[in-house]
Parts: sequence; C-alpha cells; structure tokens
Amino acid sequence: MDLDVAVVGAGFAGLYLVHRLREQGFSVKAFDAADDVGGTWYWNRYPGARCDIPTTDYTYSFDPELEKVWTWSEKYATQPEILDYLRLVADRYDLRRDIVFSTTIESAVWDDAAARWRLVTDKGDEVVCRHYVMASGCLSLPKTPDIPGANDFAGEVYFTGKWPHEPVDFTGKRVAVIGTGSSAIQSIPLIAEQADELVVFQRTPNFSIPAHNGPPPADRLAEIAADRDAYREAAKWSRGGVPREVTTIMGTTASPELRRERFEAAWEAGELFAILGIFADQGFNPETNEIVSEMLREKIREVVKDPETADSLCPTDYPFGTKRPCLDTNYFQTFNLPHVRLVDLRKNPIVTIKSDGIDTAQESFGFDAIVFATGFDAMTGPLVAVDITGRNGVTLKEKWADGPSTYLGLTTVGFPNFFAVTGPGSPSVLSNMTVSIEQHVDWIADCLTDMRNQGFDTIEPTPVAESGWNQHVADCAAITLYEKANSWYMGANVPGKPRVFYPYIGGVDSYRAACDEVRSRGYFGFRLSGPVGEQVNDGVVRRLQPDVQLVIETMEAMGLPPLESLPVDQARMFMVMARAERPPGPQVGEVLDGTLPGADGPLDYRLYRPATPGPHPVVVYFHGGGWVLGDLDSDDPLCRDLCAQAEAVVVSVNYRHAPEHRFPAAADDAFAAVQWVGANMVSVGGVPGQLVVAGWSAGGNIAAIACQRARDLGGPDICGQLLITPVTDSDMTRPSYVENGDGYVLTKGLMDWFWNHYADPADRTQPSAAPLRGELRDLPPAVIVTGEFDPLRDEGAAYADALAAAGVDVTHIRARGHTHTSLTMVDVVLSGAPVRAEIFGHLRALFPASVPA
Ligand code: N01
Repeated sequence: MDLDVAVVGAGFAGLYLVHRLREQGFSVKAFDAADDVGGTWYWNRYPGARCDIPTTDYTYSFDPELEKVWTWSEKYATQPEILDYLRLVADRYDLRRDIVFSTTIESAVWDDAAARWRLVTDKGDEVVCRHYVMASGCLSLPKTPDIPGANDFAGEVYFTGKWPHEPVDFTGKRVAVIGTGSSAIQSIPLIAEQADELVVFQRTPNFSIPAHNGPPPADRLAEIAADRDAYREAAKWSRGGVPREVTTIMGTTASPELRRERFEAAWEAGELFAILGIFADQGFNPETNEIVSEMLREKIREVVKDPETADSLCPTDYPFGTKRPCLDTNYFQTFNLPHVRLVDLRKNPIVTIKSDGIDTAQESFGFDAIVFATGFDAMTGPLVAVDITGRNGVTLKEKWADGPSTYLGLTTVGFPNFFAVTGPGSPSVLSNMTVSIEQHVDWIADCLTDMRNQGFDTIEPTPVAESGWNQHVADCAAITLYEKANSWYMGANVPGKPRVFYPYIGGVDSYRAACDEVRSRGYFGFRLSGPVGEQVNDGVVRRLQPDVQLVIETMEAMGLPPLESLPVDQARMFMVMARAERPPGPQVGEVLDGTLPGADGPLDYRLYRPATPGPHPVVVYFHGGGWVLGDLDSDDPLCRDLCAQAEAVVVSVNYRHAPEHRFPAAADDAFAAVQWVGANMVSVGGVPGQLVVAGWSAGGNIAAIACQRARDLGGPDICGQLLITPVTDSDMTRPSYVENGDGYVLTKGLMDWFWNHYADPADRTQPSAAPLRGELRDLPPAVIVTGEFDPLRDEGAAYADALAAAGVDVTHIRARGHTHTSLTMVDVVLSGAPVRAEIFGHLRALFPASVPA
C-alpha cells in the first residue's frame, strides 16, 4: 500500500480525517484494531457508559446536513447511541472503504531518503505513506493492573475499557469493582442493580455531580435551532469547546448567598463546565476552590447515610477539578444499599488478588467477578505503544522518556510528517473532544493541502518552536492548581510515568488562535522542504506568560484611550478607577500612614509592618508611574507582598509628581526620604544597618539615584538596592524599545509623555535623571529585575551590566514572558508570584546577617 496519509484509529478523529483528507484529494487509509468504527465508543461498553459533555455539543459540526439527519435522544447519550451515530457517519460518507479493520499498526519507521513512513501491521503487511497520523485517542490504552496477584483470579475478569460485546449478567454474583473514576462511577449503580453483593475498592475518592440526565435540554436545542452556525462557531472560540458565559465573579469576594446561589445553579445544570466555572478563580485560588469543594462534600454527606462511608467518599486531599470530576446517576445513593460496601484502601489496602477473591490488610473477600475500572495510560500511552522510529533511529518512546515534547500537541521534532490528533500539549481531554478533534483534523488537512500547493513534501517543527511550546504548556499549567493532584492528567496513575501536566490548559480558543497564527505566518516554527527547496520560519508562537497575555487582550478589548492622549488629571483619575476592583494583596501585621520631611515640604508615607515580632529590616519603596502618576494606593498590593514575603518593614513614600514638580523634584524627595528613614531606623521598627532602597519603574529610577547620592553625600548606610523594571536612561533607541515599544501596556508613546512631563531634554542625560550615566563604583549590592516584554528591558539590563563592571555585586533577574507592569499585579497575574518570590528571596540576602553595633 502506498498512500499519501495513513491514519491510526477509526473513532471520531479517524473518521473525520478520512473524510476531510479524501475531500482534499489525498489517498488515505485508516487502520483500527477493532472490527468496526467507534474508537473509544467501540471499546467502552461497560454498563452506564455515556459521554460527560452534553451530546448536543459532543457531535460533529463539519456538515450542517448531518445535524439535520441525526437527533440525540438524551442530554448525555449512552455508548450504544454514540456508536450508532458514528456508524451512521461512516455510512453516510462511505468511509468504511478506506478503513482497514481488525488491523493494528505495530511499528512505523521514517525513511529519510524516500521521505516516507514505513508502517508494519500485525499481519506483517507494509504500508508506505507520506504522512502518518495517530488518531488513536487519549484514553484508549487501558492501564495494566498494578495490583499483586491480578492475574491469579480464576473468576470472571472485566476491564471497563475493554468490555465484552456479549451481555454481561452479574445477577446472583459477588462482584468487586476496583477504582472510583468516571468509568466506575457510571457503572457501579448499574452493577449494583444486578449483583448479589458489590464491594467497591476505592483508592482516591472522586468528586461527582448528578448528570440530571433526560431529554436534551430544550434551551440548548432552541439556541442551536435559532442559529446553528453561530452556536458551533461560538463553541470553537470558547474555553472548553462548549459555548458558555465566562464569569468574572471571584469566590473569595462573593457573598455567602451569591456563592450558594451560583453553586446550586451549577449543580442543577449537571454539566462539567458549569461546575468547573462557578467562580473565575476556582481553578487558581486554593481558598475559592475549597469553598466549592466543601459545598460538594456537603452534598455527599447529605446523601450517604453511613457517616464513615460518607467520610471515605469525600475527597479532601486535592483541589476540586484537578482530577477529572464525574457526572453520575445515583452513584452516592448506591452506597446506601444493604448489599453494597465501600472499602477505603487508604485505611485497608489490598494485599493481593487471589484465585477466589481479594485479600486486604484487614479482611478476606470472596468474589465471582472483578471489574477493573482502573483507568488508562492516558495521552502518551497509545502513542508510544506503537514502535515509532523517527529520524536517526530515535523512537518516540525514547524521545519522550522524560515526558512528551510537542509543537502544538500535533507534531514533534525528529518525526517529520508525523501528526498526533489531540496529542499531549493540546487541549484534548480538557475540552469537548469533538471540537478539538475537528480543529486538529482541519489544521492537518489544511497543512497538507498548503504543502502540496506550495511544493513541499516534508514538514517538521524546529527545536526552538517545540521547546517554546512546551514552556508555554508548562506556564499555563503552573498558574493553576492542577499540579497539586495525583491525576492521570499528571501521569500519576501509571507507576514510573513522568510527572508533568500532559494536556494544554490555555483554552480551546487560545489554542485555536495559536494554530491559526502558525499557519498564517507561513508555518511559523516549522521546517518545510520539498522540490521547491526549504523554508524555515523559526520562532516561538507564544512567549508571553498566559495570564499576562490575557491581561493585554482584556485591555485591548476594552478599547481604552492611550493614557498619553489624556490630560494629566484625567490620566490620574483613570488609574484610580482602574484599580477599584483589584485584589487587595496579602495581609500584613500593621499599616500606618504618616508624613516625613521631603526636599521641599512634608511627604506622605505608608508604613507596612510584618506580622512577626520586630525589629525587622527596612525597605524604603518608591512607586511607579513615570514621575507623573501613582501614589500610596497604586502600589499598595505590591508593598504588602514585599512586606509579607521579605518580612521587612516597608516605608512607601509618595514623592512630588510632574508636571507640577518637574525634574529633579522626585529624585530630591527620594533622597530626603531615604535620609529620614536612615536616621529613624529604630523608631520605624527597623534594625540599624539593614536598609534597602527599592522602587518600580520611575520609582526604581529615583531609588537608584538615591543610592548614588547617599554614597556621595554622606549616607545613610544602604545595604542594598532593589530596582524593578527601572528607568535608568533616557535613550529610547535600544532594541527593547523597538521590539516592545507598542502592545505591552507601557508604550514608547507613554514613556515620551512621562519624560516630557518630567524633564527638559537637556536634563535627561544628567545622572539625576539617567542613573546609568552616573558614577557607579562603590554602590550597594543590587537586585535588578527586567521584564522580557518591557521597552525598558535593555536599559535595566545595561544598568545591571554597568554596575557589575564597576565592581558592584549584582543579581539580575530576567522575568520571562513578563511586561513592565505584570510583575506588580499581585494576585491578578499569578505567574508573577514565583518571580516575586525569587526577587524577595534575593532581597532578603541583601540584609547583612550580623548587624554592626
Ligand atoms: O479511569 P480513572 P476511568 N489500586 O483513571 C483507581 C474519561 N471517561 O476509566 O485515583 C486501586 O479516572 C484510581 O485510583 P487513583 C474521563 O476523562 C469519561 O474511570 O489513581 N485503585 C481511580 O479511582 C475519565 O477521567 C467518561 O488513586 C486503582 C480509578 O482506578 C477518564 O476517561 C466515562 C489502582 C481509575 O480512574 C478515565 O476514567 C469514563 C490500583 N492499583 C471515562 N489503579 C464519561 O464520558 C487505579 N486505580 C462520563
């Protein structure tokens, strides 16, 4: 067989691939181990098997006519109905003629000279193809039982993921179910209806909500009927692949009544995305997550009559949502039946399975049947199960030994012309699979068509693009709570599997945008070659931290006028309004407002004291705002964070602003404030000798200048300086101004506006305006922070380099994926938290361990 494309799998993905690729004029064959279509829905025939996305959404959308000839009978259709649907699709588009059933692809080797894949089937046949697509599903390789004696049981053995085709009858039998994931939770109530005795062996309790199954919801049907195309389009651009309103309500600030109201509404809806989206912050904020978790546990306790069983069924050691939540029909109620028992393996672990039952640490059970509902080697398992050898003899299994590495979850370096549908690093299992599958198949079909049209025959991602994507996938996961659970999302269910977050959690919408962008930029991040030669558009498609990108997109969507287009008083008013709804920042021991003598009259300050007993080191802090904007409130959350994390007294000083007070008023005030604090260390609760001067942006500018003046003008003694994305020079021609001068919040236009208000051009090169131009020897050790997407990045870096060259001890922290402002957005830009923790760790190291007498 010599094909354009060979596909593994004839489920939702494989079927659509055959259809789409054939339409595009490619020769294609799909191979499936099963003797019919269906994939997941072919194998998972256990009692109660249904989808957990409403079937109105869990459906192909590529052909509006298909939607007219098929009507789902239930909100969550059963496995037989979904299988019937896929059979209809296979018939309607005459797909079976290009599917080879009962055939497994056992190995695939890339032949570089021929630019072809050579596949070998379990029947020993060779298939040669230009492109090789694994549409083998994410949950298609059942986990091998990892329980001692699992092979010794002499009774009936079933795996939910490989259920027999003939009916299974448990009537009169003693049945064990091992596992309490989605498959178990769906099947347990139905097995209990037949079995004489049912014992459920639970290692980890699962959150589950009632599916409230029934006819498809009338409102959803009406919405689709009203404008089918708009509905399907909205699904494509939604976070999870099902259109729904995204809330901005935070669990921590919602009233108890509102929390309850929103929870009960989601409970009644009986939909995963509803219960996962009650509050905007439940996937990120442990406090909010616990609010939702506890309400879910209350529901379990209300249903389950035996308190000890209820207690065992309540999940307590992972945040809600971080293991796949389940939808059930009478799951918890089943444990009230007299012939059903729960064995909590945490209290009473399995010792061994034996020929006639199961021995636990405390008890011996006899069984006629054991049902293994123990899950899958998810996402990577089915891919590395085939012996796939890419360039230079490296296998996919070897390449992914420490975890998957992909570009867009679709492709991987070293494996040209190889595609994985819903692979690791794509939204896949976190989304409505059908929407993600269609998106992947469309992208692959468009890509192969583009290649053909442009004269290319091989495509492979570049190492730069792939490692950038892996980083982005990891960044997206890092700001969520998902890594806190031992879930199959983390590979934690398979002994020895690398512990990383396998899917992409940035959202179906963001993911689609990235894939579209890659294509529209001439296959950005890919190397293409063929008769026309070679093309490489190398680069990283997503470099901003995901939450920083979200902030920028949100601001762009608001269509705000540029600050520099406003009169100063309006710009200040705007800044005050913009911070009205922001989180307050962490609690500190005490906050006091006061005044101190400035260079030309009193200045307001705010003092933050840690909750721990003093005295403490002291940080004098100057806020950002281009010498024009900002005040004690503007940087309040940052000061709280600084105080709490660095365990230091923070004295935040409100210096005089331009244009009312132009250069060098701000710098003069900053030095006066540092002198005053230096002279009053004990009375502010500080340890003499432990004084750091700090500032952000323009505040960093005057902090740096204050350190230079303290050196030249007789003190005070300063043990360190912390400069966060500081202004150190007035030269706006450095590359970072060119690269980041527009689109990253602080723009070149705004910096122009700030400088124009603050200083005459002739003054801007003086060291009191541009500390980079000052004398730099004998300055206090410095921690300098620069943001990758900040116009000021290079002048911050230049200051760090120049200080180091002058013999000053410098720590330069480069905040990857951050802008000028994002690090200061405490509890809004969560990816800033670990960077601030690093900054404050270095800050603490600036304070001398032993204090001079
Ligand atoms: O598998 P699972 P699943 N000893 O991995 C336990 C989708 N799906 O087949 O949590 C004892 O979730 C294991 O315990 P622990 C859906 O995405 C969807 O149920 O690892 N117990 C767990 O309780 C779902 O998430 C639908 O501690 C052992 C259970 O077995 C995914 O498929 C229906 C064990 C496995 O749960 C997988 O679901 C079904 C051991 N040695 C599936 N090993 C719907 O659409 C494992 N366990 C509704």
